[in-house]
Order: sequence, then C-alpha cells, then structure tokens
Amino acid sequence: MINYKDLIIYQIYPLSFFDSNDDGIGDLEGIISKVSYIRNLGANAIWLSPIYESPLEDNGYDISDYKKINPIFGDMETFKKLLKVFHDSGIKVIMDLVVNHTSKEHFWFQEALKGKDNKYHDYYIWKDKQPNWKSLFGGKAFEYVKELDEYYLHLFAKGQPDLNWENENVRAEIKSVLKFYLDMGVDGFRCDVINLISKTHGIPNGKPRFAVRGLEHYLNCPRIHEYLTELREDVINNYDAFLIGEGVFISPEQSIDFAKRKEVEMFFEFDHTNADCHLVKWFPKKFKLKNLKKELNKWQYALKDDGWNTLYFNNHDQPRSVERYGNLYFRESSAKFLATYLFCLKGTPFIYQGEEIGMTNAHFPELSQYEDIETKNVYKTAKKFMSYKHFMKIAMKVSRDNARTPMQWSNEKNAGFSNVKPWFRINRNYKEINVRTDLKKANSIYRYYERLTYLKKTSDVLKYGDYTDLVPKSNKEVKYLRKYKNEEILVVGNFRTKCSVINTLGYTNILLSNCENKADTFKPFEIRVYYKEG
Ligand code: ISL
Ligand code: CA
Repeated sequence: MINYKDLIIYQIYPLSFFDSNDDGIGDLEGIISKVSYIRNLGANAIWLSPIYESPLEDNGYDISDYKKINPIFGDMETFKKLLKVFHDSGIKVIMDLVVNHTSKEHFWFQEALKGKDNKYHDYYIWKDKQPNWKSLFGGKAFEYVKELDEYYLHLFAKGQPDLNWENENVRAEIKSVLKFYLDMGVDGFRCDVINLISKTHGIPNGKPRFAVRGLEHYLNCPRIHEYLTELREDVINNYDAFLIGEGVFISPEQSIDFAKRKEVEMFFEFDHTNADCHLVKWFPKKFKLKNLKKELNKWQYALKDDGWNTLYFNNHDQPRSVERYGNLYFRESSAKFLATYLFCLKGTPFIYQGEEIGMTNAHFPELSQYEDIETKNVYKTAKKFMSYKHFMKIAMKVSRDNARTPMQWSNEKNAGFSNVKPWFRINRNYKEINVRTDLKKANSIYRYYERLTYLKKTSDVLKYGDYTDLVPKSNKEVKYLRKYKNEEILVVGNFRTKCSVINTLGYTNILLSNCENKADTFKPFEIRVYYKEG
C-alpha cells in the first residue's frame, strides 16, 4: 500500500524541465534522463503537470485528448518507459487530472458545437441567457456561440469549457480515463480545481456584489461528494492509488470532510498564499511572517488528528518563494530556511522544480515577454483601472510565469536546458544559479535538500508528531515543537537580516542546520533542527 504520508513529491513542469531532442521544449525523455537527479535529491514521487494532447492555451491545463500524450513531449511508449524507469528507482508517478474543463479543441466540445441534439452537447454547460458569473481568469465566465444562440460556461479561459458533471456519460468518460492510466501503473492524481466540478443545478445568477460573482454556485457544491465517491468506488479504490486535490478557497474543515469520506487524501489549500496579498495575488500587501504562520498554523492545528496536509510554497502558479518570502541578499540561507520551516511541519512536502537550487522570479518587465494566459487576461480587466506601468510592477512579482522559466541546469548556453532557443525566456541569473554549480558545492541549497529529505523520510516525529508553534506572533523568529511518543523536535530560526540571540530552550542536539554554528547568536536566516529523546 502506498503510504502517502511517507512521500516527498517533486513537481515537474514538463515544458520547462529538460529538452532532450533539441526543439526547445522540455519532454518525457528529458525527464527520464534526470531520474537520478530526482532520486538523489531524496524525492520518492513525482507529480507531472499535464502531458496530454493540448493546444497549450493554458500550458496543458486545457486537454484535447486525455488518452494521448502531447507529441511535443513524446508518445505513450515513452510515457510507459518513464513509468518503468521511475518505478525502478523507487519513485511514484502522479499525473495531473484536469476534469473540471477540457480544451475547446476536445472532440467532445467540437461535437457539442454541432447542435443541441448532438450527443456531446450536454457534456458541457449551456445557457440561453448569460448568467452574471465571472471567470477566475478575468472577464465573463460565459461565451456566446452564434450558431447555437447559446452561452457556454468557462470558469477559466474561453478555450477551457467546463464539463457538465451532471451528465453520467461525462462521469463514465472520466472514469475510463482514470482506469486507462491506473492500469498502466500510475500511482495517483493531482486533481486540478476538483472542488469546482459540481455546479448549482440550473446555473442561477450569483450574488450581485460578490467579488468573484457566481462562486457560491460552483465552490464545494452539494453533488461534489457524490461525484468523487463514484470515482473512488468505481475506479480508484480498485487500485493502490491516491488523490491530491487542488482545493480552491478550501477550508480545513472541508478538507477533513473529504478525507473522512475517503474521497481525497489531501488538498492543496490556498490560505497561506494570501500572506502577501488580499485574497488574490493581484492585490498585493507587504509580506509578514506572522501572516504566513497564522494560515499554516490554522491548518496544522485543524488537521491534527484527521485529514492530512500538503506542504508547499512553490508550484507552477506561484511566484518563487525565495524572493516572495525570503531575501535575495541572503538567497542561499533564506531558501534553506524556508525549506526547513516547511518540511518540518506535519504533512507531505512538495518541491517544485528549481526550488531545490533557489531559483528566483523572472521579473520580465514587458507584457509582451509573458506567455501566461492568466497574466494576459487579467491585464485586459486591470487596464480599466490601473496603468500599464503599475500592472507590470505587480506582474513582475506575482505572474505565474515567474515559476515557468526553463530549469537552470548549468551555466552553458540556454542554461543547459536545451541546445536551441527555448520556448520561453531563461532567467538572466542562470550563470550563477544552476544545478551544476549547486552539485559542485558541499553546502549548496541542493545539498541541503538532500539532508532535509533524508531527515523527513526517516523521522517519525517529523512525520507524525504533534505540532505547537511557540512564537505565532513573531515576524522575526520561527520556533516550533514536534512531539511523538518519547521524541521531540524543536525548529528554531532567525528570520532577521542581522544576527540575534535566540533562546533554544535547553535543547543541544542539532540534527540539521543551515549554518556551521552552535552559539546562542543566530546568523541572518539561520535555522536549526534540534532533537531530544525522553
Ligand atoms: O493561478 C492562480 C492564480 O494565479 C489560481 O487561481 C489558479 O488559476 C487556480 O489555482 C487553479 O489552478 C489550476 O487550474 C487552472 C490552471 O491554469 C492552473 O495552472 C492550475 O494549477 C485551470 O486549469
Ligand atoms: Ca523537446
């Protein structure tokens, strides 16, 4: 049985990971060639962002054929090879499952457009009159189709029509997709925006003055449990597999509810990503450590006995944490600090490609340099009330493209990602920040992660211990306890940019630390993990 509580999951964004065949785009052979890199880091699972056939309007989160691999990444044989190679190395493979919507190029949608009596028309959500819902990518959530004189729902981009889960044929199709990959040996799925798949029957208008209009009609709506239970009982539970949900605006109580019903083992929550913004990242506020702690603590305490946490700072949608929360002047120590803080909490940790070498935001100054559909769409709305200059100032910090630049493998041309011009710009700092440099250096961020992943995997107290934050209000220090049976761990860190004396409560045995230092005075961004027995 897979114990998902034992996993350390490395997220791969295939477009930007490694190009094996000189077309400037990352691919499956590229991922295969890096298996030892991932194994040596200590990850025992990978999550692949979507690799299915797709027009890539939303970089693969718009699927046009669930049972085909996008030829730019490889083919089904190469995917089977990838599965074997990773499994042979003791690494589980988790795929991304995007079933709230498809691409508009999907055969089902193309058929749906042919007429109201086409079998596939009801696979999507249509209305004669346009409800007032807003898209999560900016603008309206409904798009008019002249030939049908109807509007279809797209919670994301226009090219991502929402599937109608009320239609049992849709559910049967999705189950067949799950079965297809589970039969091949896939170990689980990260389920994209899974708490949005059920909509209020009839698609009524949303509350008029609500910021995200329509939200109350698709967020955790009643049939969600019925749908997920059906997937579990008819398919997933026949395999040794598990689900990670992406839970838009999900609360700890809801996450526990899903876990107790044995529908989704764990969720990506979003609360802690609001430590530097007002609800959505486009309205930034100054980052404060105590705001981050407040949200992480809320989840740590609430899921003490039931449910299970995911631990993440980075993914393909989030700007790079080393500069979002850390400090670029202390890039190495603050990257290690954040990793330690995160990994020693209770839950399954995630590493997003490049995080293990402290990759930073891209800061592209012009909108024309961006690829991300969300960034471009949001600008269309934002320009009505802010200047281009102001928008770009925000985008440089928060755009999803900050996380999507090609992986920096070496200081060679194109950062060693590809021999030809890559599909997307490389971060200018690749000569200094890259894997080769980190592998050569004994105390690099990568080398620190090797120790951290080992510690997490081999320590029961880090996996299962109770958690207590000793300084929840502090913006300057991290200090928390983990306790399990007769073992204790104390994590203590100095979040200041200057040295500081910190009381380590009599603990003396340091298991891991990002500085060679035992003194009472902590260096800037120094963090230590202490251990005590009995
Ligand atoms: O990225 C976000 C904010 O910048 C989120 O609102 C994001 O759109 C939301 O978390 C859903 O994300 C997932 O589904 C999207 C896709 O674009 C994201 O990449 C994916 O992680 C639609 O499929
Ligand atoms: Ca390629």
